[in-house]
Amino acid sequence: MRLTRRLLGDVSKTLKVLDFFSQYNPSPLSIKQFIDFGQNACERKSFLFLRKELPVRLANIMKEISLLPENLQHMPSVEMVQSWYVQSFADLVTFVKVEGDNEDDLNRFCETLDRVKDRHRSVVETMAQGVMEMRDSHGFDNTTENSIQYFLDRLYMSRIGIRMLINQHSLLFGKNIVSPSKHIGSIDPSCNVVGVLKDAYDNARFLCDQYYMDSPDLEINMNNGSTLPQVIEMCYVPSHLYHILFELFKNSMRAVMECHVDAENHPSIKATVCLGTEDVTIKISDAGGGIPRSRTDLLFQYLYSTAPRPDSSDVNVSAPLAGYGYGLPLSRLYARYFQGDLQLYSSEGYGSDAMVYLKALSSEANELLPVFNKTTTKFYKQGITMSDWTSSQSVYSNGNARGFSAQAVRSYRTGPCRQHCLTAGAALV
Ligand code: W6P
Repeated sequence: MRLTRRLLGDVSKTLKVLDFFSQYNPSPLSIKQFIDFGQNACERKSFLFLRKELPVRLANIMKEISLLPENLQHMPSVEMVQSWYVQSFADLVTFVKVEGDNEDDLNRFCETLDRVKDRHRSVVETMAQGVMEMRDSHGFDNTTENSIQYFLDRLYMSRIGIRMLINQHSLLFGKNIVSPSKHIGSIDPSCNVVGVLKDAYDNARFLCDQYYMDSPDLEINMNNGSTLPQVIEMCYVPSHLYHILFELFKNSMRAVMECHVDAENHPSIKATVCLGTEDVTIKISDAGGGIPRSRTDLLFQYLYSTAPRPDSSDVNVSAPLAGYGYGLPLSRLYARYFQGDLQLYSSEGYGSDAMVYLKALSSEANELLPVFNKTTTKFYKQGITMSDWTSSQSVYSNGNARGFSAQAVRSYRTGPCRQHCLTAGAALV
């Protein structure tokens, strides 16, 4: 406690400690290492790793917050998020000199982790609000737009990693030890991919039925290159996979329902799950009419999937992400977090294929984490360098680096937007 007060009381000291920790790179772990750790390490070993690694990861991303455009940094919501990071950093560095050789230390650490996790629970919504505050008060230029996309991807990826570390420690050593199961913390060493896929489909379908009174069926195909497999199992975090697939099913269902409004029967959604030597590939195909190639990128942009703020006085607007539509960019981060990916291929006029790639081998599923360094600083200072290809825009239009004008982008957002479709809660009621 004394150290906390001293750190917060003495700003220059805090900044020095922050500078110190930000010089270290985060240490990415593979799923295999998480599992080995979970099976072999004792609570103290986990404590000794985290008491340094968590401040390092926090310091790295805090350095980037301080590089955001000034006026964005000073939006009330962004300042609030920043203050959560300062507080959590201060809370965690108090353990730097703690031995962790007695139960009391270790329990206090667990309690601190719980508090940190809870403090940061609404970072995504609060940043979305900050971005809207900025849009309403200042507007954006292209450089700012690019910086925000770049920053939010890194902030949310850093957050996924920090929460993964906290979850593993809490689930393995915390107070609420769960009943014996084959899970190692949040990891299922034999995660049944089709099982998770069916859960995600069922829950998306429930929302779809509520809103549209009907829903497309699901057809599943499995393949492992030779024999027809009964199950495809892999080492993975089921909650991450569920998050990704639930989002994709919601999008596909909406596309199908809105493309075939008067139809008696809606074309099924087709899921293909394949196991290869390197990748587990999941393809979700819909015949929902597709979208133009020029618009697929927009679905992954935070700025253009930021819907008008839900009225916070309306008690019916309760689901945390409802109306923000951050589902796809976040799902892509979950896929990339362990070196996978999420890509959308659309055949305009027919339908869309969403591809999810996951590493089949737990030893190759390494965390992908943002690193703060000189290149990062350069990016925020200079933005994306001037385009060195001709633009598809006429010289009279107001094109930007990505080849579409801000106006075109905005009318897409305000028009029927596939992405918000079945965002849980408000969008459906
Ligand atoms: C669409 C748009 C989309 C986004 C994500 C996943 C599936 C689909 N289908 O038409």
